[in-house]
Amino acid sequence: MMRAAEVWGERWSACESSLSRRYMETVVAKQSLVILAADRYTMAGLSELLEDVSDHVVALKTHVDLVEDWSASAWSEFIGRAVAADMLIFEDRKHGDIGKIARDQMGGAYDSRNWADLMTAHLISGPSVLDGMAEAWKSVGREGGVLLLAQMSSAGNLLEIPGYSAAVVAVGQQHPACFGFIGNGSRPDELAQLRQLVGEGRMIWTPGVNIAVVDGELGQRYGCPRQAVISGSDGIIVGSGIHRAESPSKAAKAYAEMSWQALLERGR
Ligand code: 5BU
Repeated sequence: MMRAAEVWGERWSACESSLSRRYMETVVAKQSLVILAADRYTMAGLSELLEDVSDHVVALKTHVDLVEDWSASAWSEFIGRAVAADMLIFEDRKHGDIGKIARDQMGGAYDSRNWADLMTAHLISGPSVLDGMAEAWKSVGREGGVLLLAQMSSAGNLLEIPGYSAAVVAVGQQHPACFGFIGNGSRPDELAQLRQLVGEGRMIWTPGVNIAVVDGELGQRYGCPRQAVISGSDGIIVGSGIHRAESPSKAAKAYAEMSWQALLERGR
């Protein structure tokens, strides 16, 4: 088997956090950069999807508050199965409140600090959101990382206002709780610019990718996953391209192969 340090090159040396290393090793083991956006609305739907695709998925991205029949016990069982299948658990919460509230929102009914390895946040309220989230994980003795939204995939998003992405990157690069950044997978040029700003030291994961579709529902934009990886994405976040496919397992395999080949082609 290829070694993660060879496949990832400079990114491997520069991304030293244990979560980044775990992610990069799983990518090599599964030959896939697919992060599954598991946007199903029932526990049964989620479980079935997980079962179908787990061989090709390196991280499970959830929206815990989408699930209609959510219960703590069913969720814990579901997460347990994803962990057993060697996936990082990534709750796409998009925190944005002041630090102490973001911290306490990781407790509450969903208690995400106890099961999420990674979570998204906007930096719109300033760096306290990162401090608060770090405290939440620390309070339960767990390691966790934040993916800051530096770009988004939806049309007309205000993160495109000049200077915003660069300001987010400047803060994230200095903060130990920042695992990486969300970039826009639908626009390779913008993504390449983001990679320039970020350098080698942080992950960039990208939603807004689909092999077949160009424009999604309600302003969602899509680009080619291969192009996203070539332009600097380290993980492709795929939702409907997999969970709405006729065969989710075949679709997951296709996204995995495309993303893995693109990583090898990128050569670092
Ligand atoms: P899709 O079905 O592949 O379009 O799903 C995309 C997922 O990524 C969905 O869960 C969104 O919440 C998530 N997402 C996104 O689409 N665009 C963004 O900029 C961010 C997250 Br941040």
